[in-house]
Amino acid sequence: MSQNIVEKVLQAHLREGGYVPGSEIAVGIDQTLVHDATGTMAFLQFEALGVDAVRTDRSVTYIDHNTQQIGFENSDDHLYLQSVSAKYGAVYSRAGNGICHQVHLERFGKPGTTLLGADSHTPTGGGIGQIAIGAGGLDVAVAMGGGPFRLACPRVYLVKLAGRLREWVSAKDVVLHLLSMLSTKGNVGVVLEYGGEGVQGLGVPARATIANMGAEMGVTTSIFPSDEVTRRFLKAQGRENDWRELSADPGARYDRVIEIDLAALEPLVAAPHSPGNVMRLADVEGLRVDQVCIGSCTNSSYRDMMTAAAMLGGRSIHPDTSLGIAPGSRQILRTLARNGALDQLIGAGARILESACGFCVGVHFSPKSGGVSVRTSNRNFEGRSGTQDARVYLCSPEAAAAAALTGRLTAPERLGIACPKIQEPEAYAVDDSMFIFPDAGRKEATVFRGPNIGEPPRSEKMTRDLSGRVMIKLGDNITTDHITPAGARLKYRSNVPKYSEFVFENVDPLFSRRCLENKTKGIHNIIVAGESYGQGSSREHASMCPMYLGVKAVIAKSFERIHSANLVNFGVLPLVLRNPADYDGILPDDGLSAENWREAVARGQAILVRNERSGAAIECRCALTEKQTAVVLAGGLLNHITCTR
Ligand code: MIC
Ligand code: SF4
Repeated sequence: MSQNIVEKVLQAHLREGGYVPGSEIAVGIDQTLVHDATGTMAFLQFEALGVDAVRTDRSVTYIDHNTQQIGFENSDDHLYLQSVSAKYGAVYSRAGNGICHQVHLERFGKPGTTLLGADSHTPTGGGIGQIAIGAGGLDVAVAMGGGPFRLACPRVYLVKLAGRLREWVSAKDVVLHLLSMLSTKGNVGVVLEYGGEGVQGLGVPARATIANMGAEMGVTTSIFPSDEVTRRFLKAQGRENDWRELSADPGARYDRVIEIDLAALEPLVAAPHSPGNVMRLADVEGLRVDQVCIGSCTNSSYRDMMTAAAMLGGRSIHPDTSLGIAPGSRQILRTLARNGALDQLIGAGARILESACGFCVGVHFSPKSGGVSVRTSNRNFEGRSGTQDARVYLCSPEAAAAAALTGRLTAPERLGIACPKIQEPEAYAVDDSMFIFPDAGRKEATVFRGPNIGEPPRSEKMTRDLSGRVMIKLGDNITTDHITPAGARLKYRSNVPKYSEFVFENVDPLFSRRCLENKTKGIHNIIVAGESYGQGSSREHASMCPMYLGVKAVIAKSFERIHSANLVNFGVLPLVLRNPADYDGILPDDGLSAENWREAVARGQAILVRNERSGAAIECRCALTEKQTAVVLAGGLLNHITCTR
């Protein structure tokens, strides 16, 4: 039977279940990645699982998020990750080596394999033909130990690309266009498979940009075929042997076909405060811009940096605008240093930032209050830049460089300069000296644990009845950045009691304290939300910290995939309102109770939640798989695994 690419790769990795879209399957994982923001908890949980070594083909720990090292916490975390990776057999990518997704694409990604990463942008690997999925750290810890990853067998949409991109239009515009069609919600359980003759005109970095931002649509992952373009990229990385061809069979079946004529696209932007708020650049032209940032795992490739250098070289940035440039990897930075592009960028007035996440997650380079920042990254959620009232516009490197030159949002074609045509090099400046590969004597390594490294918290087993208070009532599209802010708070990722103090700090600064008060009185805490709760990152802290604060259930109109799985992993019930209108009848501070919820969950039945104030009976679904039911009944995955051993 004809197969699409997704089916080919998943079937080849199937460990449990039948390939029936919507049903639960378990797939074997060839590679994993974690980073310093998710990796400390992932490794602490890995240690708690009691596995003696990493059992994948390749597991990599990247230091790329917390590289500021303000205070001892970050440095201690790095050393914990270095020593624990050495002990259990993971590769360690040192701070300065680059952003996990860019570096993984360059050095480790292989067509036709599976990659599970503790980061929502892991699907960047789809640019090289990998089934690369983002997940919570605990799921990645299980995969590092050789366990399979469980997911709903996906529905597959074919994104059929035709034609070639016009001058000044690039990969970012393709994915923004798709975001305007599919939006940031409602795509749970879908994989986007790219095809059509338009794919050939896109290099691997362009494909990776497009796959990267599939995360903003909430899809499980995105994947491109592996073809001659992929082979050339791998050859230039000195890894031609890792190449294999991957394409859909003629007549392969898809759940939906989306056709895009690349030639018809124009420069786009995502306006504040959602990547789904897509508009034509032409419609916002002229807006004054305070700051421009070029980089992040979406747009920091050699091609993107060279495009910026070609546009900025010999010119100067606008005096009222600052420009930060973060090349995605040390490999790219060195190439720019050798070929003179770095000098062009510096000469134009750019501030060269570390090859790390940096500005993208508000770790530095926050804009002025109320400022406008134009960025090539993938998320522009309110406050994510580190400045609560800043307005962030997402766009291509071409549009970003144009804004840096003119100080205003400007269609690059209006600059009157030649459109850069960047060729990928025949050979990249490969240098693996910033990786520490595990050696044979690794088991004797001593794991360093600084004072910021806590124990992975465990949830208590759930009581028979659920009875608690609504501690916060939220609207639609609540992101994990709302729940557990990143930026300056990132350094508490290894210390859950401390990080928990900041849960919802920009929404309700007293949330954490009030929850802890209830917890000490034995009252359960409940969160109520609208559509698409838990959008954005894979950070399991957005489940783990509320769990630590005594949150037992989140009642929402709908959930995002990774976050819902993380809630289950930490023994918090994700309850979906059967009738979304019931949302209106629940008020902050209402007492809610559900008797016999355990039986209802175990039998897959609806859970009746009683509102003690209004007397209303609210019907909720807890759509869990058999395995997830067992996990939630045990009070979380760690409890489940250690109890079933
Ligand atoms: C993000 O872009 O939000 C992050 C920071 O990379 C997160 C990971 C994290 O919160 O640790 C992600 O995308 O999963
Ligand atoms: Fe890093 Fe930003 Fe990419 Fe997240 S989205 S991995 S913070 S560069």
